[in-house]
Amino acid sequence: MRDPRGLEGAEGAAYVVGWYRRGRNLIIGDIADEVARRVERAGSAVSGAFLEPTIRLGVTGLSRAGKTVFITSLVANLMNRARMGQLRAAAQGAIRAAYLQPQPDDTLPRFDYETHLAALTGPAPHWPDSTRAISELRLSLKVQPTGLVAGLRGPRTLHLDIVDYPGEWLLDLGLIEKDFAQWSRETLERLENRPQAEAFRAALSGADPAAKLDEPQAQALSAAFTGYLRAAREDGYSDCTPGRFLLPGDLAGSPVLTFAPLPPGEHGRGSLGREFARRYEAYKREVVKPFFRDHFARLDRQVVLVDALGAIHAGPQAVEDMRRAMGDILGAFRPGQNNFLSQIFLGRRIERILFAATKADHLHHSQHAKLTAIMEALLSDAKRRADYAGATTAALSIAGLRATTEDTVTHDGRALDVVRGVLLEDGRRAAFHPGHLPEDPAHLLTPARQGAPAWLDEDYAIMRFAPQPLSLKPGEGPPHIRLDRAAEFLIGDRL
Ligand SMILES: Nc1nc2c(ncn2[C@@H]2O[C@H](COP(=O)(O)OP(=O)(O)O)[C@@H](O)[C@H]2O)c(=O)[nH]1
Ligand SMILES: [Mg+2]
Repeated sequence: MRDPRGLEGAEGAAYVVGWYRRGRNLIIGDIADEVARRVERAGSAVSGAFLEPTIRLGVTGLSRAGKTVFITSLVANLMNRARMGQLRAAAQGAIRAAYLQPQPDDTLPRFDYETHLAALTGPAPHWPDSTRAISELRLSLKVQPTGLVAGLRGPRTLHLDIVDYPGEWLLDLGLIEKDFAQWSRETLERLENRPQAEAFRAALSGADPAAKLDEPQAQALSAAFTGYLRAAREDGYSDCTPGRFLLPGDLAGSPVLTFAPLPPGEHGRGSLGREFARRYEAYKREVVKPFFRDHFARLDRQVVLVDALGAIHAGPQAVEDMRRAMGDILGAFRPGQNNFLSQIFLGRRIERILFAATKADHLHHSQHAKLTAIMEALLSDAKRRADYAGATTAALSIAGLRATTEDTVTHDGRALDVVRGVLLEDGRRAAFHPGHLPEDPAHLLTPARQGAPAWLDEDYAIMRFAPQPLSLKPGEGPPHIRLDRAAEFLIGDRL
């Protein structure tokens, strides 16, 4: 891996970050306060809300893909729309007001917008704590039609119900049509050559699926398997089912989460093999299906956030794995070929799906189109494989919160486009060039598909940047990359 810090130098220290301007500008903390006050005032104003048009927008992606940052910044930028030029209704002034209201679902945790916004935009900005379950937030938009009909119609209200849920849960859909034997076979095949699975393989080799169930042994196997899933996830793999093993919530330690894949074989009553198969079925019935029925089937629009740069950094196998995961995810939006989904969707369907590569602020904009091209290639491949028809789809590269600024430096005698930011680990300023993405996505996707162990002619680095202190002008939300385009695609047609 290239050491990106090699680019750091005197010019790095002297650099003045463009939007880091203190002074008369409004601090966004004030906006957060105003938001909180408005929520209080709104009180129980939900009565009759069901008569008003509503869009349920699902936001998903594997953990650390950037969901919390995306939602927080999207909402802040819908309330303060100066940076939303590509959202037509915002540019034309059709959105008169945007305010938070009590959400329609009383039993879902509320997305903790104020806390996350304070983390990102307060005086000592930091990334929000990671969330590990589903949550919801209602943003209501008062819209006054513009153009020919402007004078004829009064303003109307559109409720945007944003539902944040882990992508790990979405991938579990693939389990519904698989029995324990098939899931075990596929999972064991995949982990055969992965170093992350060493401890689990060792635990498995000492286990006899035909032997009588021994609960401590079951727990040890399950713990070793969970350890593998966690390590694989860390290293950029996406195919980590069962998803609740990674994000157990209040199910931690329960039998539905205490199993692991086993080698094939018929096993008698009371055996480890029989019991694990039973628990796997219980997991599908008690955990997976209720989520899809109660939450997933009610969505109208969906954005899937993907840390594509992270996968590219991790290498060809992680990219291949991301490609397959995107196909599996898209499959979940195509109820026609899945009995269970057809039953729960009852003929309605998700209308628009956006696949967005996050953290595009790690790249100089001269490389954004290449990242988008990679996402588009992955998406069209996923559509082809899923024989996909139905929802309108799109691919974008975005950043929920821009933590870097752009610059061009001379390196080894040639001009190099870099981004600059403050490193999360030690607070140093650094200029960063993650590597040259190829003009043609196939240069990444083909070696990935062929199982190449490493990239041939380029290394891709990654680092984590800290969010920067902001001072925003009145009307401005936090700096982002293409959130306005994302919003235009996801809800623009209804504004
Ligand atoms: N530079 C940058 N980093 C981001 C951005 N969004 C997320 N991140 C990083 O990714 C981490 C996970 O983001 P988060 O929104 O909590 O992910 P979630 O688990 O999907 O909700 C954050 O702590 C940041 O380090 C972004 O727009 N720019
Ligand atoms: Mg989150």
